Amino acid sequence: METEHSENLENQDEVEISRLDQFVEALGKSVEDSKVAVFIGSPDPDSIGSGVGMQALVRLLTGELADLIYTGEIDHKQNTHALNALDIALIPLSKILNGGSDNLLSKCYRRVIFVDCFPRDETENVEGPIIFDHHDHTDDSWLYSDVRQCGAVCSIIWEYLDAAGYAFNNDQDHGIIVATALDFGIQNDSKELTSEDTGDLDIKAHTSLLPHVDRIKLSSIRRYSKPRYHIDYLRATMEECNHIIKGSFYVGCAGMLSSKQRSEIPTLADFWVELEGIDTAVVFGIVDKTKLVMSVRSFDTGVNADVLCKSVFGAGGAKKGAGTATVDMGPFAITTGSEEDQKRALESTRCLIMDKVVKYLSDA
Ligand SMILES: [Mn+2]
Repeated sequence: METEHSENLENQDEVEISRLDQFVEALGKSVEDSKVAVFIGSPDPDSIGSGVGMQALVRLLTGELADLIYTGEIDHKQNTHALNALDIALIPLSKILNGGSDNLLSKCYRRVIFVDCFPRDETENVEGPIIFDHHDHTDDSWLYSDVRQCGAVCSIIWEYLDAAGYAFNNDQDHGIIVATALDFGIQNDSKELTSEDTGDLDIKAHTSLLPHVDRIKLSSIRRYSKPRYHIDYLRATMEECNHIIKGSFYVGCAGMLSSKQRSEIPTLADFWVELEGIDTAVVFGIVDKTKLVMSVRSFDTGVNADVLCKSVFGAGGAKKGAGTATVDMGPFAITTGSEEDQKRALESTRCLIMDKVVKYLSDA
């Protein structure tokens, strides 16, 4: 029995080492005048932590300082606060693309690593992408990929750092900051390790990181204050015309938001799904008058958030119980016409989406 057990342990180590080896091979050696990019998609605690962790891993493996690139707005006050407190510098994708239509990311960087997101829209044509994610999607065109179901991508990145012998203390460049950013991501994405998709890996990573975390910084990040407009949007989703409760489903429209306020949509979905009697909350809104954005939160095991996003919006991605979809409204953008016309356009969009979601949920 004992021999069998230790053999199993050995095998487990081999799997981890071979993953790191495969990644090292895909990453390649450092080349003069050429950099590595770590793309985090739209910033949230897990993607920021994963980005910082990946930057530390690339530094450890090749000596290079990778650029951290994001897209969209850093809209959530807590994220801005985390970036300041941990002194993390992010570069907006728009600054690199600079209006160019070519795939400038591949031209500017020898490797692009996607963490907590995957190539789409302006990053779709990146050559030989490397990807670390926990959202459901499959594609065999990655140069290297590690997509697993777990609470946070930060936990996956921790596993590589651990296997590579990274010291999460100040002996290593920014070791404490890296530990704090990773642990914040794990705690946030796994709802303090209680979410359904939390696995052994998240618990292992969190337990190992905890002694190295800067608790003063972490508690200051968690104590952020919500913006005042949060109340306005919350009130909007309470208005009778803006929501439907059917059985245990809540579907609500937040109305028009600016891109800076975009994170109100997932924040509201988080709020509504926690209400007594509600198992699934879908909140959507129109961002910058040009994009439809929808967030799904569900505790109902019969609701597949990924399928819901794709069925209603024909787009988006989700991990267990949490999904988001963004659709460009193209010619249907509400940017022209009088105020009255715009109001009517919003109303018809709201009805259309509400009907679609309710129909989907009723059939599910
Ligand atoms: Mn995540």
